Amino acid sequence: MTEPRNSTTAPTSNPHLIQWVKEMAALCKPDRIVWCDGSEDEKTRLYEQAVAEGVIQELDQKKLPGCYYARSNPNDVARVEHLTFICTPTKDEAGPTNNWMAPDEAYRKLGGLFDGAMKGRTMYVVPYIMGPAGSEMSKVGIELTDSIYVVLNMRIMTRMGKIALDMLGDANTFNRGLHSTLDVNPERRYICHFPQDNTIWSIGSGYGGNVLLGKKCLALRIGSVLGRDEGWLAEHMLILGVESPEGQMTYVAAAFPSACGKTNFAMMIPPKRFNGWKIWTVGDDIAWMRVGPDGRLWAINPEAGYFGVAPGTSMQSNPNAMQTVLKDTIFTNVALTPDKGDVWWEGKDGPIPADLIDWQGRPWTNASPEKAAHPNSRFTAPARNNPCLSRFADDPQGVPISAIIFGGRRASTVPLVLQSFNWTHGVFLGATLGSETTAAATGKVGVVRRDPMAMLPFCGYNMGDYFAHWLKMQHKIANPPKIFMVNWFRQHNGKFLWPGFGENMRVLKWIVDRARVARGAQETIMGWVPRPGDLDLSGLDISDEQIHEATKIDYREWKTELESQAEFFDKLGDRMPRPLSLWREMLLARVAERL
Ligand code: TSX
Ligand code: MN
Repeated sequence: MTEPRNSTTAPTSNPHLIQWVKEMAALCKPDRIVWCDGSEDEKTRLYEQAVAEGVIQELDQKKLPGCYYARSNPNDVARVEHLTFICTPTKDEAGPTNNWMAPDEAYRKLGGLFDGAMKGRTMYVVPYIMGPAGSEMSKVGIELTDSIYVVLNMRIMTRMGKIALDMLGDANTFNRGLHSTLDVNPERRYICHFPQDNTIWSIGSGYGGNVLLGKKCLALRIGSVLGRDEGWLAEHMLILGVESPEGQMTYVAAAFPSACGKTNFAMMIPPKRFNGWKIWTVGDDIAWMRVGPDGRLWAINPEAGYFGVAPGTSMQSNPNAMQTVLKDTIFTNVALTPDKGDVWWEGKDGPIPADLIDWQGRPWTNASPEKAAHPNSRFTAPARNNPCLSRFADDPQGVPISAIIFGGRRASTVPLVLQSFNWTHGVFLGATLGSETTAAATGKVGVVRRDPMAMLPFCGYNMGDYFAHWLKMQHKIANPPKIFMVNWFRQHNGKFLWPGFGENMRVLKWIVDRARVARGAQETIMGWVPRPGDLDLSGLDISDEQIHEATKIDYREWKTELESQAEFFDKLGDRMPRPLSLWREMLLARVAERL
């Protein structure tokens, strides 16, 4: 293997960056250092090398040009929340919902593991931007990694290479990310965040969420702290634009916990009834939002690609995603066809293949009781492949948000859609967001787990302070977005009441109209809900009874719900903002008067 020509010489004069890379190299002791420039040349070289090293396999380049296949270690297939730490000076700053380690202890412990971790390996220096180049909202990060798989994924997920060094210039404001796969041993696996130092150290894993440091680690955990300190919001939200037949565009941001179909919603295709309406994707996972000069909330997607769950993705659930992954995509832990040219996962269109190679490389037949693709198997695909990518996805200004949506998977209680009375009530809806577990996550099915704003695993500081930050933001936003709650998953007699998927356009239309103050609604104790006739249901085969069941407020269910919300609020102790506790008590008192 010839040594890459940009080896060892730093293509920057940034003294802070050069010094830090030197220090980290002295610690990790790699055989060589490669600075990534993000060029096409480099891309070709890296893919060739990754194939030669057996890290990835080429798929059928006629059928799937630029597509590759990767497998992770079977012990390393998901984020590891119990090994994820917020390393603030005090435990109280991290709060009761995060694991905490003292910064000096974390540096000592991980420093010991990083010592010599890259002997015999290459240290890649990966400069990247989270957000559009040149945007005031964007942040530069540098990830040092010994994984070529990480480099290839970062190339898709971020604006990577020279563009980031150019944006950074000589500033010292970059996020310092250090990653080594070490020996991929769960006993030596840690994901540590040091908000005070704008630093992330990740060791012992090669799985996406743990090692693509720009995503969950920088854009959410460190980002949420930067947002608190700088007066903006780093959120686990998709961003989409709704375009009317007249060309009027309305942008919404939406937070859903996992397994609720966030990527599907971000790429939704409206049904026939909505001829002329169009959904444009700005982002499918993360939103950075700040107040613009016009007093509105403006959002950018800090990412440049999608790291999506493959199983369940099909022409039925998400045609745009299927189109997106036809080229320049890395598939991880899905199943391979016997000719090793194509990929498969549970829920993909067409008949189930008779023979496959499963995600662990073992022969698989359709008689096998095990899944061929890992339930958390992924595609890494560039946003530019998305047929419905918004033309403003790269706009340094971002897009103005008219509505914020919180949604969970709830078999009962939560109506199809609900509008909050005001900002505080909207924050309350986000703070009490819950979702029922599906088998994949825990084993226990149908248990409500609180996941406030879908940020429980991603908030880099005390969740009580995070709620307070949300409440405080109101005073900075002259024209705040309206806040909604949705539930695509309500059931009656074991059956989903709402058809979901593209038909969610009907709910989105009501939301957009309400955000622009046009559509009818009725006030309930819990918020504004559509009356019969307020939702456009034309051409939809759904009974009045079914719609009533999908939108009704059941006081007995809500009594149970409001009581159960106290469990999470109590956990935050005196950091819990009083306005939210009082909202809960007020709603409970109002429900009680109806029982
Ligand atoms: O993604 C989903 N969305 C959002 C789409 C824009 N899913 C899949 C969730 C797992 C990731 C949904 N599942 C949605 C939904 O709106 N709704 C449901 C529940 C559901 C499942 C199957 C049917 C209906 C509803 N099938 C029929 O009615 C035939
Ligand atoms: Mn996510």
